[in-house]
This record gives sequence, C-alpha cells and structure tokens, in this order.
Amino acid sequence: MLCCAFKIKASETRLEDKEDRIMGGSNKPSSGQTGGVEPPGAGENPHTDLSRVYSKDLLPTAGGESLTCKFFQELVNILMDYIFKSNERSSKILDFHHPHQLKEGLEGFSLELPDHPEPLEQILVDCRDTLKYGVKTGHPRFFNQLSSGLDLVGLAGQWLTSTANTNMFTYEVSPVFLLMEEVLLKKMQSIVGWCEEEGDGIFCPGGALSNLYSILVARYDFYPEVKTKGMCALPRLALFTSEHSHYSVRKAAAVLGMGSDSVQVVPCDERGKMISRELESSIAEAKAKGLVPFYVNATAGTTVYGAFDPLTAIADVCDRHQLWLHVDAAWGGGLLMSRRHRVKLQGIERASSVTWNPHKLMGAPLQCSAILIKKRGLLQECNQLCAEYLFQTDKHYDISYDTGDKTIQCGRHVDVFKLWLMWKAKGSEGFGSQVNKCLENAEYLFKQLQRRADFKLVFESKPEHSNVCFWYLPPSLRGLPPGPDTSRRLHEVAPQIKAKMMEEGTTLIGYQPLGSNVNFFRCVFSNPATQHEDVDFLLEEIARLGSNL
Ligand code: ABU
Repeated sequence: MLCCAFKIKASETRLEDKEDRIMGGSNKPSSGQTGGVEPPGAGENPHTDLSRVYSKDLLPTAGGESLTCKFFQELVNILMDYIFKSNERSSKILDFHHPHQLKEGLEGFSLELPDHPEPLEQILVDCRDTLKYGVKTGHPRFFNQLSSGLDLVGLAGQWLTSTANTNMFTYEVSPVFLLMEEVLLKKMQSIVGWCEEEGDGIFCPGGALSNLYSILVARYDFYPEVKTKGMCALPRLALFTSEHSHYSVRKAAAVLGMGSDSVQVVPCDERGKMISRELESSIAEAKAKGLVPFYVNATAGTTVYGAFDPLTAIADVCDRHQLWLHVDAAWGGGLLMSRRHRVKLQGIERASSVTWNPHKLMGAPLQCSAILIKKRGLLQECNQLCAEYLFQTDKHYDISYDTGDKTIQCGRHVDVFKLWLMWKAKGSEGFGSQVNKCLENAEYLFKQLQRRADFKLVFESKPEHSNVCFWYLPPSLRGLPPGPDTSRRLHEVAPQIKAKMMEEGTTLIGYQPLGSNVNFFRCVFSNPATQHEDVDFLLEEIARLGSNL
C-alpha cells in the first residue's frame, strides 16, 4: 500500500541532488518524467539517503519498507528513462566500447566484484550504467536480430515472474503458471491445426533446445531402448534438414550422441526452400549407405532468407518413408497468428512436432520458446526419471500437473506468464495485426530497394517473411563487371559499414555470407514500433556510411 501512495515530486531529495552523478549528466531525464519520487515522509528519514544505506537495510530488515519503496522507485525511474530513450529515434542504439574498455572500467562503472558492500546509490548507478553500455534492442531502428522491440505488457509480465521467483517443476510451487502453460500450449496446438485429442509440449530455453527436444523425442518414439541403453543399442541413424536450416539441428545431433555427420544436408532452391525431390534422393542415398532415416526437419522461416520449406510436399515424403516430421517454425510460427500470412505454413498440421518462438515475431520478451509434440505422453516417457524428492506419487492433488519430469532440465524458468499476459492484452487479433505490420515493413523496404541503383537485392522475388537481404554498392563498385575481384571487394563492404554503424550507434543491422553469396545485409522486422521513416533512415544511413568505400 505504501508504494501506491507514491507521488512524483518536482522537489529534490538527497538522491536527486546526486542525480547528475547517477545519471551521467546529459542522461538526466526531463523533469516530471523521472524526477524526484519519494514515499510519504521519506524526506525526514535519514535512511533514505541512498549513499549511506546498503542492501541489508532493505526488507526483510525490520522497518525497511520505506527504503525498499524508495530504492525500487528510483530503479523504476532508471528503467523508465531507458524505455523512453529506446523509443526516441534520436537516441543512440548503442554506445559501443571494446571489451577491454569495458573491462578496464568506464566513468566509475566497474565490473570488478568488491569484498565490502557498496551503498544502494552505487547499486543504482550500476543499474543505470549497465543499460547505458548495452544495446537498445527495443529501438525502432534496431534490425539486427530476429527478436527485437520491447513489449511493455510483456515486460510487466517478466517483472511479475521474477517477483514470484518460482520454479516450473511442480504444481505445488507453480500452480498458476503451470495451468497457464497448459492453456498456452493448447492454444498454440489448435492454431497449428492439431485436434483436441492431440498435443503435448513444454516451454524451454530457446529454439535450439526446442529443436533438440524434437530429435530426442522422435528418436525415443522409434527406439525407446535408447533411454537406458544409449546409442550402442541403435542402428546408425540419419536425420535430414535443408542447407538453409538452423545450425541447431546439427548441434543437437552432436549433443545427442548421433554425431553431426548423421545429419544429411538437403539442397535448397535459389530462394532457400528445401527441394522435396532432393529430400527423397537424400533418403534413398542414406538407406543405400546402411543408415536408418528417422527424422526430417523442415523450416518455416529460415534464419537468413526467411524462406518457408514446402511443408505439404515434405510431409508426403515423410509419410511415404514413415519418418518423423519436425517443423522448425521458431521464426515463422508467428505468421500463424495472421489470417493473411498463415497460408505460408500450410501443411504444418501434419508435423509430429513444432518449434515456435513467441519471443521472435510475436515480440514476447526473451526468452519464450515452445516445443509442441503431437503425440501425448511421449515427452514424459522419454525424459521422466521420477526423482522422489520432487515428484512424489502420493501428493493430494492431480500429479499430472507436475510436468517438470517432461523436461531434460530440473529447475525451469517461468517463461509463460509474459506471453499469457500479452495474449490477454492484445487478443489473437492483436498479434495478427502486429505480424502484418512487420511484413508490411519488409515489403516497403523491398520496394525501396528495387528503386535504388546503389543497392541490389539478393533475390528479386517479394519477401515471404520479414527478412529482406541486399547488398550496398558503394560508388567505387557501381558498374563494375561481375567477377571474382568485384565479389571480393563487395564481400568487404558490409563488415566495414557495420563497424562504422556500431561506432556511431544510429541503427543496427546484421550481415553474413551465404552459399555463393558474398557478405550481404539481412534486415528483419519484428518490432511493431518500426515505421517507414525508420526503413528510409536505414537505407540513407548505410549509403552515408558506405559512400567513401
Ligand atoms: N536463431 C536465433 C536467432 C538468430 C538471429 O536473431 O539472427
């Protein structure tokens, strides 16, 4: 109740007298936004001078309520200042420093750990500086990663989750969150197109682990003896994935003891889609070598090109050979929320498992990734070890809600609440509009690139997802005949522009080579705050930074 009585005050408290120091001078927020905030009566309380109090003075110390409120209100001011700046186009996305500079310490920001406690004022300075030297991934001109933006309801959910500070292994410690997970998984399964009787799953730490789960469970489905006997009890297995798919498939094969060589890489067309005919040939080749095919990964939204594999054709191949079909929709799953775009994932309902990361296109704060498994009970059977100190069978409630034994973890973070809260706040339709907006931005960028002579698209067809891939052609390279020398010089353009971009901090975009294509930029849109003016800015900024190359 005390905190509810907070008022934003224009008057200065002792902490605010030191605000220039705390906020690094020019970072001081505009008055009224993050100005003095104090609990009633705090002015008279010497314990609210944060330069003289320590973490031991906060709750649960008797009488620590007022100081705890003061500390958190100051923290909220710091966070609000950051959120406002992240939404200001004129503010920098990053204030880049090399690792050695950050390690040496900057303007009083030291990474070293002290033997003696530091006062709460310094702790707040550390919070502010941590954000100051980080990257504003919520800035509308941050295009570097598939996950971007900062959904404020999601952030509220994240904060509540950390406040609850509980663990997802049993119903007894996470009753509400486990039921929310069930609700979300069912909703996502029905959106994928599975029927009521089908569907299981779990939220886990990231798409790479979701993909690992799919292989783990598929292998168990075919060879349950692997759980106790290991790989020596199994024939030499073969997995299939496209050359544009995520590297986590090969990594998972290595982690799971099958070896990354067991992954057969299937060629793609020029747009980055797996060629189903080539999949059929790869399966035949693997069989001829004495390998036993069991798993195919199809990608819905590849990381670089944003391509969608032909799911129906791939599902037909899997049916013919009785293989497990996994769809890695970590990036593309968000399109299922859009009536306009979900057609691109036609056939996903035939998958035996699906990876879907709401922390990407749907904008849930990191991290939030689901592995959905069609066949019920497999996850539990595959992973359960029935540790009796957690999963007692004589509990007085329905122990099927003790879902922690489905996972390969023990402790598990609550990743569901922020998504559940966002879904409440937006509705499914709100997510659909958000996704449509990201794809509209991609189409706008595509059209701008088509018009300009100083840029070249990596492929001419309209983007299917929000990925747009292109080269910048500096004046010195324009009009040169194609050939190894031009390619070598073009390969150096994107990294040089990116280096300058990081130093200036005005915008951020990624680059990579892929196949025979030398380094090119990949722009991705997942932040609904981004507008056409930001797309225009990106192109002008690349042209400005690259004009002398
Ligand atoms: N597959 C993880 C995300 C990669 C990216 O943000 O570019």
